Amino acid sequence: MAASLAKENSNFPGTATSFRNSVSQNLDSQFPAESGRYHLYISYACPWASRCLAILILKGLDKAITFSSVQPLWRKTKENEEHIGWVFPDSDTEVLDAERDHLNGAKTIRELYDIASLNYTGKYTVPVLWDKKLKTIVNNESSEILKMFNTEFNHVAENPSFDLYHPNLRTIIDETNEWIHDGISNGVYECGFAKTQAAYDVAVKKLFDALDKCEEILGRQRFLCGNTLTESDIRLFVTLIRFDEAYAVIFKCDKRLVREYWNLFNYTKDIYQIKGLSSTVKMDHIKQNYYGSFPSINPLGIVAHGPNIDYSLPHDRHRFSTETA
Ligand SMILES: N[C@@H](CCC(=O)N[C@@H](CS)C(=O)NCC(=O)O)C(=O)O
Repeated sequence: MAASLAKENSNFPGTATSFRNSVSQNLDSQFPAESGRYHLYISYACPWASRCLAILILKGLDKAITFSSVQPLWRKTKENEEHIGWVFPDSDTEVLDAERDHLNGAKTIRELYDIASLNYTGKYTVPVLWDKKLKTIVNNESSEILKMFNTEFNHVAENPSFDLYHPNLRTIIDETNEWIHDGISNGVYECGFAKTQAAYDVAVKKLFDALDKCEEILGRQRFLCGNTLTESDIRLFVTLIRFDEAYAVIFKCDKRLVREYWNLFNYTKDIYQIKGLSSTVKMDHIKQNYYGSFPSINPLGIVAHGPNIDYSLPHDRHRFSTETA
């Protein structure tokens, strides 16, 4: 587990994340899991942030933990610097599904990092789990935030028994997370930002080997770790839902589309249709960000039109029985 997290944090696009505190159900801890105390800053475009939001929603934590999204297009974060990154809209009506920063009045995610630390030198990434009481960042590593949401807030969760990291399944979940991260979640970025043909070829092979492996697994069971939904499925889902609409084109992951994989496509629809989850998918934010915020791979920022897939259409995954762990 520790090894897999270390690896996860060392890979593109995230640099080693620096805020690694934990919210705990122990109310004497520095960051106790109190209702109303924490805020999750996300971008609906970002898969790492979206996986945290997905678990927040599935656990029924949306009353206990507030959240808001930045706007999808990266902009300059300081007047006299070239750096571009996440910014808040100037008003709540300017960009659909994006909000001003009502907590700190920040214009950029970068400003939040500046409030939290005077000597931060890393990237200004989302997600950011913010402590409203101490006015600081608790944690900016999605793989840790999602575990906190799963286990530490049960006393204030509407679905406390919903467990995506059940003790009986942890070994297989950890193993699955590792190859899903390496081959797919991070793999699409390795394809997209490869600087040589050889590096791209290696990344594409790794990506499609991993997708083929998923297709095979999902031909015999409903979810990645059996017939129970786990954290691994949420991690895979956030990449699959972006795949045909963005990664296939902008990251050149076009060897095969998700909608050309029978099981993977039905599985994506199955997860999308879990109550509440579709609210975490804002395709306009996804497309605007991926096509519009990476001048090195799409200098003109033109957004591709298609394919506008309807993930709410029927799927065939009910052919497997569902279990709780
Ligand atoms: N390890 C981090 C990675 C998060 C990450 O890379 N987020 C991207 C958006 S998808 C980001 O905010 N990038 C800002 C930048 O690179 O400046 C996590 O999983 O939480």
